Amino acid sequence: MYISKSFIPILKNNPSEAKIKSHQLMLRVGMIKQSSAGIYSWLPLGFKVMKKIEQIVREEQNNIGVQEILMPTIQSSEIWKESGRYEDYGEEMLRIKDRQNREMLYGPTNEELVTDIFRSAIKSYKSLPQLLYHIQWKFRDEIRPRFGIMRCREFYMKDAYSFDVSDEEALFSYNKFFLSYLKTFKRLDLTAIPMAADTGPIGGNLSHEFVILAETGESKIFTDKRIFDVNGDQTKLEKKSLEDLRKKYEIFYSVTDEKFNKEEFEKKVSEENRLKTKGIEVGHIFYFGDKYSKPMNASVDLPGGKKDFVKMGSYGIGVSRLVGAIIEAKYDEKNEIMKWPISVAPYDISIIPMINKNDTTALDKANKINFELEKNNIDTIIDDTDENFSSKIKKMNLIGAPYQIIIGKQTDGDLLEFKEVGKETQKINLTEIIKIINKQKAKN
Ligand code: 5CA
Repeated sequence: MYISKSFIPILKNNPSEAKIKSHQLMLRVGMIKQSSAGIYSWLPLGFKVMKKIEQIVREEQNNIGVQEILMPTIQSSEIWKESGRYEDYGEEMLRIKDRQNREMLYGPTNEELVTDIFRSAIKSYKSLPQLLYHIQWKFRDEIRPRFGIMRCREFYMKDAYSFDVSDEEALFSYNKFFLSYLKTFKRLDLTAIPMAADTGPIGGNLSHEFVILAETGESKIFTDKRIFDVNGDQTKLEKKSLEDLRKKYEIFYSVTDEKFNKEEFEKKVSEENRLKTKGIEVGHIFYFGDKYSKPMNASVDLPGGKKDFVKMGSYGIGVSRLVGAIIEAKYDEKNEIMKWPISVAPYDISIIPMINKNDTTALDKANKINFELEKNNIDTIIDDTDENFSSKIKKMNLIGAPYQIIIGKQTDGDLLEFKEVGKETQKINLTEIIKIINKQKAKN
């Protein structure tokens, strides 16, 4: 992609309305554009990153056997009246009337709709467990949307739902998602820690938030530092191993502020291991038994002929929020250098030729290199403008491809000036460069 033809509207300076670095960078480099309070358009650069995150989230859902569906954004109020949440949800729910004067709403979450889908088709324990997910826009009329796409009104979420015959089986499903979340966030190069959390309007009595540490995060967290050393993503998809995995985390005190108890914290965590900080909630999982299946009458036949309400859980990941969360974790604000993890980078490498007017040598060379890289499935962005070198570097540093090739006067023969952002420049040939990048990509 040539920068001159791309739709990447870069601003010279940080926009003053942005208070945190992810919001600053996203506006600065034209990843998003606000359309009204808490509602954004996603421009090519931002959209590309979000789609890559979505794909990783999808693959990790598929890997634990969750089936993808797609539910609509607009729902009927009827099912929400059945569950009792139509009144409870309050002003965060955007309520709409259609031309027949029917009460509709823009879905803030989908427990009711998926329960309705489930009960219309599944009648027997023999068809359980059922694990379903979708990736869809949600709307919550947040009282104070802020920090760009971090807390907005319209956002993109992966939400999954599990249906099981008993509490024991339901916990097995819960634990599968627990593992899958560890894997998902690792592929995004994030350290997300699971913390015991409150269930809020979703309900239930078992819940974990997955939080990444960031000073700008909105969740206050209290944790035992040793939780960062737990490594569990290689766990087998078996009941016992998954139970052990959760225990490995749960032995360390780790909670959000709603669950915080000073006395307990000080008793369970020695002073040197205590960490009070802030974080960004990137995922949240819930177990709530028959909270929805009972009022909505979603039951299955049991082996002995009896019937029981199906046991449910729900599992969310903030796909659009993750774009901001990755920036919070990876953007060096002082030096204005972004380095996307290769798994979600909008481009793998930027090619920066030093172009003198009327001399196309460097650009010709860039085109040849580009051709070879793209042949090897490496996604490139070339700065084909005749701006000066330092402004080209500044721009590419903001766009954030993790690798760069600079084609300058010194470039002769096969050796190219290549660097991984944040590391020393090396002089190596194109074959080596392709190897390095593809090796890195294969890891994900
Ligand atoms: N139904 C459940 C699980 S599927 C649910 O809705 N959970 S949630 O309320 O915790 O939302 C899931 C995830 O969506 C959160 O962890 C967060 O990452 C993201 N999210 C929630 N509200 C917003 C918002 N206003 N802006 C951006 N992302 C949000």
